[in-house]
Amino acid sequence: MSSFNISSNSLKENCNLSRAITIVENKLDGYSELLSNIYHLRKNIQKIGITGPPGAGKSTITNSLCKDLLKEDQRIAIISVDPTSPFNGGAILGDRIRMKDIHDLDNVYIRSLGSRGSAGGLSETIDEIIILLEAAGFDRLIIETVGVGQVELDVINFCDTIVLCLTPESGDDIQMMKSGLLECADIISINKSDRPGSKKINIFLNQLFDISQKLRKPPVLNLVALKNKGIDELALEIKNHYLFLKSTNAEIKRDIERYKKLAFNSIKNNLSNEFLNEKRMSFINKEAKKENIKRISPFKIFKKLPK
Ligand SMILES: Nc1nc2c(ncn2[C@@H]2O[C@H](COP(=O)(O)OP(=O)(O)OP(=O)(O)O)[C@@H](O)[C@H]2O)c(=O)[nH]1
Ligand SMILES: [Mg+2]
Repeated sequence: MSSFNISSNSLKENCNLSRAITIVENKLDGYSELLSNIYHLRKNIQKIGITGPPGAGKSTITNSLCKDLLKEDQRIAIISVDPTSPFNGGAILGDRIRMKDIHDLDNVYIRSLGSRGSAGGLSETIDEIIILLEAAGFDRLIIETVGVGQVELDVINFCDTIVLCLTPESGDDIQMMKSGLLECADIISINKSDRPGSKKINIFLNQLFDISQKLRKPPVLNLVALKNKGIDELALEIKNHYLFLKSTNAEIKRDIERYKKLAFNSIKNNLSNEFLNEKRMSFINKEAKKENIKRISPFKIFKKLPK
């Protein structure tokens, strides 16, 4: 597939889409032309982030949620992001099991992303991959992120609707998350509510949000994803949240910010590629090999570079 003749239709074939993602992920030759060619094919779709502590049931929820959303949607894409995993490619074995109902469906595309590849940093890469998925004509995108670190926070910032997945045992995690994930969660799902303590944590979270400054109080749902319990409520809340975003123009504002970020990143990358030509790179390499005391300070080298 030449990167120069990609159409929205060719991206609808999963094998072409996978190749396009690999090109973008590894910044292979022609990657920016590819993105540039398909940029106008994209349509804004709801991006749902499913995040939360390891093992809380995110993949199980994604599996059931996707099935539920497919009652209305034609096609759904799922990205599973694990910054700590060295694996990239299709869905990793565990997810294949957890997403068993949707894994083999033609209208569901699943891709896992780890730390390998992603030449420009995971979050920049994901933003570009989202553009490919938006151009490929999916109706909705689900992004599962493992863990609760900074990279996950960066990634879910691309999402319109963030579902924080907790369990009845998440009391300690909640203390840790106070400053981060809880603030950006739009919907809370307390999964594994077949276990004791699920009502207690629901009441606690509701009280916490009663006194918080959030514009829209996040609904707190009890789920048993393994048995599909609560999934239809979750799907409904996800759709309602998107309607809310549209009604407040938040979706448009987010799109404007995203465009600016993509433009700034592209300008920065192009500038540094052009600026750091062979002559200047070899100058920097030569300095780096000198004894510390003899090196030009890295904070000054900008002004000393050859013309
Ligand atoms: N009891 C109970 N177990 C569940 C439920 N949902 C998921 N599990 C189990 O919890 C375990 C972890 O589920 P996953 O869906 O893989 O969780 P995850 O958050 O995606 O895990 P990571 O991606 O590794 O962070 C699996 O063994 C599931 O079968 C539930 O509603 N009740
Ligand atoms: Mg998972």
